Amino acid sequence: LDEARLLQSLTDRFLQQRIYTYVGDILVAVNPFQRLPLYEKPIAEKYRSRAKGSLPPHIFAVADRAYQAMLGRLGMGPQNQCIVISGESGAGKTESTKLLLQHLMNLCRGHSQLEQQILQVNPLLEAFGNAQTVMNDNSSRFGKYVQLRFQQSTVRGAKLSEYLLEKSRVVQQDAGERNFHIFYYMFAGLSAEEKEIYGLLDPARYRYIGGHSGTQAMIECWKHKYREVCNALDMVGFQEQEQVDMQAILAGVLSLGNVSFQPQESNGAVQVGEVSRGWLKAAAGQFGVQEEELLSCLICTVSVTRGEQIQRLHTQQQAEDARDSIAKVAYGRVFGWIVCKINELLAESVDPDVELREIGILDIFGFENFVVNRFEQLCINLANEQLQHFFNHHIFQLEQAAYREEELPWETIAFTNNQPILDLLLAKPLGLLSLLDEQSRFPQATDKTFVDKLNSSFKGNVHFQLVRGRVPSFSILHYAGKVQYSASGFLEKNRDTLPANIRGLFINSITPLLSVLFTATISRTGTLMPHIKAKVPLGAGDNFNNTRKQSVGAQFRHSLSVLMERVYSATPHFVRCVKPNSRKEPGVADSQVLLQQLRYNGLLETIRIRREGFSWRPSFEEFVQKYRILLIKPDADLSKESCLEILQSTELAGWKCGKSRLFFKYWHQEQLARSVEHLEKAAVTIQKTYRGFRCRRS
Ligand code: AOV
Ligand code: MG
Repeated sequence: LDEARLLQSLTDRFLQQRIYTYVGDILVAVNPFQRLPLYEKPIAEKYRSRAKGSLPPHIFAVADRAYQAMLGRLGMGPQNQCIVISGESGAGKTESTKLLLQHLMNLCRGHSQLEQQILQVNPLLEAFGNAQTVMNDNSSRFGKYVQLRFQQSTVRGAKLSEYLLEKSRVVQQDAGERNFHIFYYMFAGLSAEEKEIYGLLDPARYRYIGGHSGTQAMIECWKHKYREVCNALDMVGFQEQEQVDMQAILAGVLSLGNVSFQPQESNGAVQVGEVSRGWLKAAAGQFGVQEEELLSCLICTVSVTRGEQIQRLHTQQQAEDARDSIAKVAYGRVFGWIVCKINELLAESVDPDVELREIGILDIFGFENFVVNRFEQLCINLANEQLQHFFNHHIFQLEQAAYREEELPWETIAFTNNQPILDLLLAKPLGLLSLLDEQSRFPQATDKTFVDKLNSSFKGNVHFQLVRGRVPSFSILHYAGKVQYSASGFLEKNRDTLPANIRGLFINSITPLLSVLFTATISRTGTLMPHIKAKVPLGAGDNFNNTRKQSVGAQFRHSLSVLMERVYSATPHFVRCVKPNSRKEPGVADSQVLLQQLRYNGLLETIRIRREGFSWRPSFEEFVQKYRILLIKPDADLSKESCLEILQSTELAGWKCGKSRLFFKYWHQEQLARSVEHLEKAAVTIQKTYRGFRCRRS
């Protein structure tokens, strides 16, 4: 099989609406960009405890296989599983995740409230965490890892981890993009009276949502989505007051965004004009804080040094930054809190000594390459590099190392290792993130000095390219292609400092939810931990500037490493999502677009290793223990000889024997399972016949 044939085969299948294809045990899913009749109940019923080869390739088969493997029915004992879904932005990861969850809940078949809840939280997450981008109309602007926890075959709980919500979208979107869905849903779904309560005017007037209103058809759809969100909020257990507060905070964010500042007055302070005063008043009203106190957070920084208050007036730029960072932190905290509440709702309540097994599903933001790429894209693409590395490690490195160790005759299959790119980004102390942290600690450093530092550190590195131009920029040659990053805002976004006193201001808000959100702390892994509400006096040095807080890059690096530990310790199942064209069109296969993805995904090499390699490698002991039933002498020892005896009794071909273990193709496992099943059935028949015989005699 060569590249041209792989492409042809995927294209032909896609045009016949066969969007799923197996490459060994990896599922390739081509985005159909239309609803296909592939997911109805009768079809789902077929993909239940079935050998993978016996039905057409399907995302449901991946769910079924992970479920059976988790239960220990595929020959390896019960084990934690994870399903890793990758692909560029808009390739279909989030839709695949939803289908996997749907089928896993279907496989449990308990129709329990928990199963329903696990499916129902999704609209809420998407409303607050997804947005339209140029690459995807429903793009995930955060990464998520869902861990489903099972006690035998029953789901007992679920845990959601979220990674790096793109908060900057709240205050700025590029051309052709939108803010988070929830803002548009709110305008479409709220009644005129409700809008009045939240002080919301015509959506076209708000700068943060770029004046977008939407066509009538869109508004109808948003209205429906808004109802879905409200239902989900009720279901998750948000009190009515909390829901009101949440909307008030969102409305406050929008009003705040319309506050603008004029250059300094004679005393050095920026001015807030008449119109902006009105927006400021509206924002303060919704936030439940004093207008003057909110204003002072915007136009100056107050710090307390040795008991003495020192006031520093902001420039126009600083005031605008303060405004935007207040909006971002308020939104970010609402999102974090929703995730927190979802986790409370879905947490398992079982005895600590009950052993739970897990199936994790990873759905992150896909690889991105826009006209302008910023700090957020760097983090997103770093996460994708990590996933690609995990894939390579699992498919190529581990496997080939096992063959060498066991002295199996094997011709090494080369693959593109992206470790050098990960080193460029993550090495300590000279990787990009470390250099960014170092620069972020210098108050005098600028985006320009940061890029200068990169240029001098990475001179000659084949994955780094210097870019000359007005805006300090640099390029990275990622596994999926070259991306040019604009460095402007890198330092500030990495520091993510909040205006002094903002925490104190919000803690004392009379909007109860806002106060709770700012009393809570965020753990190292990014989860919100609400504490008991405590009143903190304003200006008591309670600002984030004074807290030694980790940079955004360092937090992201840490949460990625926790995530990687989790996936490395489970048995992975891979789903590679592919886009058929860049125009989001159904029925169109653009060979250039497809080919590029097949290349950087390493799919051709994957086919080779999957065809020539052995995905299941049990030790002699494991194998005999599992298939003892197939032995003529049931008390035989756990040796190589017993293994060979078992294998001789079957018609299996193409397996290999190493020094301490056996090597099988993935389908051998299914064939062996069938042999065991036949034997067990035969044993039951014999028992029944024997019992019948005894009854008749007596
Ligand atoms: P992504 O998760 O991979 O992008 P999505 O799962 O959001 O991509 O898919 C993008 C769009 O493609 C969806 O909104 C659907 O319209 C369509 N789509 C994908 N899969 C299917 C399917 N199986 N059936 C029908 N339509 C589908 V990003 O989140 O941007 O990386 O950050
Ligand atoms: Mg997505």
